Amino acid sequence: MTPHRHTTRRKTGVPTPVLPVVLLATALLASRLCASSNRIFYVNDNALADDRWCTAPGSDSQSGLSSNTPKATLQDIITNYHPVPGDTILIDAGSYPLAADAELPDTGPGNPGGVWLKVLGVPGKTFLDRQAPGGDSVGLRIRQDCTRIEGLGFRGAKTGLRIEPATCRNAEIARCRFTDNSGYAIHVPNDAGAGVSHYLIRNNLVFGSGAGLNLQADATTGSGWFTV
Ligand SMILES: [Ca+2]
Repeated sequence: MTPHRHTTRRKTGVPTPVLPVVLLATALLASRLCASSNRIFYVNDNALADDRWCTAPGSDSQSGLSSNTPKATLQDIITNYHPVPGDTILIDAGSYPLAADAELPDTGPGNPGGVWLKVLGVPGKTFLDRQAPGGDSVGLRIRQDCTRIEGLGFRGAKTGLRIEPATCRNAEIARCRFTDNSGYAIHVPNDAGAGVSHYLIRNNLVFGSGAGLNLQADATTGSGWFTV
């Protein structure tokens, strides 16, 4: 018995050169996305005492891409590199005066089960000092989804750290210190209809502030989940 053989060519309507081009474009896009989401950035003040990661004083004229060329400010990292989930910003021991509210802008939805944007300090040694406890000042505003803040200190603001639930649906705040803020240490305002949000707030120290934690996200819909 002669095996049945398929001899009819299937017409796809797609010229043969197109598929390799599509595959190449996909590969280039994937490599670009990967390359932009595993970066480590370094920030340092002008002193090396208690430093954990940096081997040189910080300067915004440096790249911030290695331990011996740290930036002096978080803002210069944000402005120059637009950090996304998968990136890590290391802010070494020191006090960092802020002339304006620091903000991690929204760069698109994060990945709850995968990569997060991490901003790490040396617990008890790294402080962001807003130097303006009046008005509506904020030490750090988080709009980026899937952001983890660990080991940072916040002082001299009205609100130490504020999460914007409209775009930041997932956040973790751990081992941070909040002191000398005139209002809340952490504030997550209500944003009904923003969707399900998950926030893990653990092992933080709050003292010498006007108030503690104000956690509301999606309070009217019951879709905000906090673990404190
Ligand atoms: Ca330092």
